[in-house]
Amino acid sequence: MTALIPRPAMEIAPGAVHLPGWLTLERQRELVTACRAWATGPVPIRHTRLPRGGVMSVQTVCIGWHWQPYKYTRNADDVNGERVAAFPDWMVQLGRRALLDAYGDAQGAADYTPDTALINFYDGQAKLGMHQDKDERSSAPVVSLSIGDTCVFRVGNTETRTKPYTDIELASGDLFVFGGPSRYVYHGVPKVYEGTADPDTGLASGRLNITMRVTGLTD
Ligand SMILES: O=C(O)CCC(=O)C(=O)O
Repeated sequence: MTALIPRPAMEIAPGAVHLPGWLTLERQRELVTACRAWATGPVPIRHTRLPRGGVMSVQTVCIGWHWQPYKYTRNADDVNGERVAAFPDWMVQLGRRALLDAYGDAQGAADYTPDTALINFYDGQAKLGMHQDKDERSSAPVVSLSIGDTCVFRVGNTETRTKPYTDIELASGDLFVFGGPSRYVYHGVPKVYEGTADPDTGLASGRLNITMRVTGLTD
């Protein structure tokens, strides 16, 4: 048996915090089961089409609000017109716990009420280019959970898609929170290490990433 070397919690930049191994295996399994159900509908998981004709290599399904470039709507008019699945309360609670553990700010965590999640599935070839999460009207932190294959996660700066940036590895069970001065950092996933997932998560291959956000929108 290989000994696991503990990876310490790290503040990558002010407000950008990496907590390795934050999700228990059981919680990862529950999330995989929930994501599998959301991937089937009411709005099925899809490769998002970009306005200039490109298609993202990552597959995405949303809950709470549907994201399409570059807005949030309740109904997925670019997929099948259906309303996306509701954002469950247990996910709000998970987001609050993530924020508390990342920042240690009890009030900030209690006030955090994410209302959308983008659930991305990466096969071994999928990548995500450097971008900012800026379609939300709220500047509340983004909570990111990873399950399955390990990836390289690139954390850049708020000004440009290019250097300076820091590459870290996000492995199964890792939590990454970016808020405060890092809320609008460019970030992306240049590489997924195929075949590194622990099948005990329920995900035999690939990588799942869930980002919870606060849209700041009302119906
Ligand atoms: O997959 C990841 O770790 C990041 C996902 C992301 O940046 C996004 O959904 O905007």
